Amino acid sequence: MKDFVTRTASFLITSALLLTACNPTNLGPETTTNSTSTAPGPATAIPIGIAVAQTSNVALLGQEQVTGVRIAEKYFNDRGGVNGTPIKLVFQDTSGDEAGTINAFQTLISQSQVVAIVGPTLSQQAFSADPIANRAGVPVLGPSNTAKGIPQIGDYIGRVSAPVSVVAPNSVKAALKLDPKIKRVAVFFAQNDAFSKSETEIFQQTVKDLGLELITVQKFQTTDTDFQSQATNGINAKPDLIIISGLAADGGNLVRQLRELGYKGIIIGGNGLNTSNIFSVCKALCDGVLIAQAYSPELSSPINTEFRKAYLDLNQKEPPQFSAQAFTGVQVFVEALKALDSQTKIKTMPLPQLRTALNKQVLAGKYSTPLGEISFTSEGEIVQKEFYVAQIKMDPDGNNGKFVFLK
Ligand code: 1QQ
Repeated sequence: MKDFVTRTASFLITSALLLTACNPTNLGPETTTNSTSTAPGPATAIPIGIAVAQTSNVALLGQEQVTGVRIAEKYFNDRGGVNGTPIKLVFQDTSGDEAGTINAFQTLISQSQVVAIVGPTLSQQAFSADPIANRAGVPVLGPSNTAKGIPQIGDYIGRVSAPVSVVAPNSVKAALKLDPKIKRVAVFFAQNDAFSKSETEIFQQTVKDLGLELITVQKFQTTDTDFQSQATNGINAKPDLIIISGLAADGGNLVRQLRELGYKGIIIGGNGLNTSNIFSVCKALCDGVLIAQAYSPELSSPINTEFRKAYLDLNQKEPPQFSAQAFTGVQVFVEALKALDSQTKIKTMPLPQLRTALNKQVLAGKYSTPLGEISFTSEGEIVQKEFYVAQIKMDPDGNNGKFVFLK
């Protein structure tokens, strides 16, 4: 019992400290720290929540998002933030699952009192955590949630990541351009992941629409490391093209094992393989994999030139799609906050009203981003014009590689 009391007391103290530390509306002695949802809107730095996977296998994707939003925070604060008030990103690691994402969202919404959230990394996580933000009236922009149905989760949910229906078909068309003789297609997908299930549907439909033959569909789990049986089944069906919908670690391993078992045809990777973090998994055997892109470093626009330079200076390589999309998520909130503040000083708005007004403003705006000119449908779906396909080019030793954009 004593132990319980001690532990409870220390939990309460820790919670109080956390609340004080995280609450951006805490201006010091004359302002009461208030964690209820009627607290006034931000008076110092404006807190924007970042809920992406910083740990687990999903961090192979989430890491690039952290880089992108950090560049955005500096970029926009260097240019005066929101009409003179800086923004402050508040990070909560979601890890790779739903429970971690729900926790991260709840902490950002109730304790950190963020005005909005950029996150999470996976659609699988979005389907369980976004409804919490939606009910709380907190605007969310998915930086990489591409499954069908994300904006339809609710009024407060949008995305800056174009859906699989728009992106995925481009890689199949590119494969046919590289090899017009492709006829027989094998499809692999992770059956425990919402994005992979959604993307494979689009791939399978595209294969049929292009008059190709879908010869086998092989299933796996994102937690799998051994793909011998699926890879053997797939290869035995004699495909000219293999299409994989999974995440980075499993996807990279599957590519490696397909090549080790002797498959020589073209491989298309879906969005979950869209990171140079797969290079350490499939090494030289990653070479040639085609992946559709919703971002090109070569896009010529003032903001992309600056974003690309900032990324290159920090990382000595071209910015990847996930960093560009995460940057864009922060950008959209900053520009919408600016527009809002020019109409009504956001410092005077109670937080719930600010969140609601921000959500409306996000949907009303047009943004010139590293992804090009974008806007949103009334449901929060991104409207974007430019898409690309890249092919992985590995050095022969397999230690370094890059994404080469196809013309
Ligand atoms: C999704 C995705 C992921 C593979 C991106 C990280 O597109 O979960 O929707």
